[in-house]
Amino acid sequence: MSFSTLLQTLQSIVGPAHVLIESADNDLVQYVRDWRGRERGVALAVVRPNSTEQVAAVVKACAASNKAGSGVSIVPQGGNTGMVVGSTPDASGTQIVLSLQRMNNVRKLDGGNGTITLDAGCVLQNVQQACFDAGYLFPLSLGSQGSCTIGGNLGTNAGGTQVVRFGNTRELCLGLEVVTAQGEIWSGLSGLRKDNTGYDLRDLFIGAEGTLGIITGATMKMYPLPAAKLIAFAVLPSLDAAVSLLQLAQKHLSAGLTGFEVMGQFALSLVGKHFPQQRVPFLGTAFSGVVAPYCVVLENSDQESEAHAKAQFERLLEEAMEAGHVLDAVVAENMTQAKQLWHIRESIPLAQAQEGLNIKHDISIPVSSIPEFVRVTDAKLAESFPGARLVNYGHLGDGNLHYNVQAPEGADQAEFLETQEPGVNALVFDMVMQFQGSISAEHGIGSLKVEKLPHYKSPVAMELMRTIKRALDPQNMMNPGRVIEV
Ligand code: FAD
Ligand code: 2HG
Ligand code: ZN
Repeated sequence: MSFSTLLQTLQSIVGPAHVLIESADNDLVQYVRDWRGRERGVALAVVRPNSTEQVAAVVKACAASNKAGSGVSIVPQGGNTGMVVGSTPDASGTQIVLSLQRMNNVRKLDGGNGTITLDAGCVLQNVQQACFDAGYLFPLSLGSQGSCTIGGNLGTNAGGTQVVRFGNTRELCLGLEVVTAQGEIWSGLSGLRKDNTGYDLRDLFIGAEGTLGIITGATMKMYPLPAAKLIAFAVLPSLDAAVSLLQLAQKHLSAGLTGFEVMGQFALSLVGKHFPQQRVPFLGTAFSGVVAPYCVVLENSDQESEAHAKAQFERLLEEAMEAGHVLDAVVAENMTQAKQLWHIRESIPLAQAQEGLNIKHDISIPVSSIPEFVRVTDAKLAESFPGARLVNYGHLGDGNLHYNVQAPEGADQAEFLETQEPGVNALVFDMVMQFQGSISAEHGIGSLKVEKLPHYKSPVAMELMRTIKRALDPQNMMNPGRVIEV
């Protein structure tokens, strides 16, 4: 089957208006360039189905075309906010971008079961709002929530700022609906919390980055809304102090600790530089003549009352200051201030993007090892890449650091990336391995780390993954070249 025959078939399935083809008048940049601007691909077409049945028919048509030798493949796409070049087409012009954005309905909200069932193209922020309007909390929370979709969150097993209490997207998901690589529909939209009837198919598709099938719907957990939420922004003398503060916060707040994010001074200074309207507390403030290197955002969600939350927070901060873990802190007085403090943290990736192209690492290591890891790795980087600037921040409560590297001040950023990225990555990933960590805790593998993965995962694990990929997608048609080469 030729590409033009396939495109006609796709038009008959989703309607001609929803098969987009790049032309002088139709710039498809939002679908074909990744969020970080690292790569721009070429799509055979962007196809926008509006139902699970349409997705299945599109996949069947592509599978038939592929079998007939066309070489077409499919890149599932949600909000295209991924960090590892996984949701955009390659340069071949043979890939269909299958955008789930038109599938954006809430299918069912079951308060008694504490679940919401959704189309995969629902934007995360709309899901949070739908739950809130019904009196529930949907805890998944990412800086990209205004654009990213539930399907993309599941495809990447996204983390974000509430994982310390509620877990990754995987932990929030009870059931999935998936279109397989053969175009069959697996209806696994169970709202069950317990089900031991064999292999866990749901967990196979979560975090598979669209390489095994297309998630078209999901049943997700909701939680009770807290009675009160308090946010503190604390300045700390060291990363060791941040780990001690985390332990203390876990002891004082227990399940009330819903956020614990660490931010290095340089990361915060980029927010101050690129978004001067945001007032970053303690930026450049010296304590005993030294600018403190780290700040932390802490969130306390309380099921009792605001007064209870305040009393708990005060006790925690007092004890932390007495122990020297905290030098000073501000506590948000109202929701507006609370949002402003969170906004500072969430603006770091945007500020870094304004600063220029950069090397990102979303690594994880045991929480207790993080200070030592940073000390040793900082020193090694300074020795091998003099002047490289470290943008260091992240989800300390989960042992997940964004250990990002920006070119030296005044250097050509694109050239730095091109010439130094492999060396920087090798140094950082080797250190991660020495500390028994993972080279990706959040953003996944995509195409950026696909060649690295075999160096850092055991051959047995790689072969098991290949076996799964071959069994579920024998034509290698679902997001080929991402996560794993077969
Ligand atoms: P896309 O970017 O469209 O796709 C991501 C991957 O999932 C691709 O491999 C794609 O093929 C696959 N995919 C998409 N939809 C489906 C589907 N329906 N079925 C199967 N596979 C699918 N990530 C975090 O984990 N934590 C953060 O805190 C965080 N913060 C961010 C902040 C900013 C400012 C930005 C820009 C990104 C951030 N991210 C974060 C990364 C990104 O937002 C997440 O990975 C998000 O889950 C991607 O969702 P998306 O809808 O944009 O997916
Ligand atoms: C975050 O935690 C995201 O803000 C993005 O995961 C991290 O841009 C990054 O490196
Ligand atoms: Zn993150």
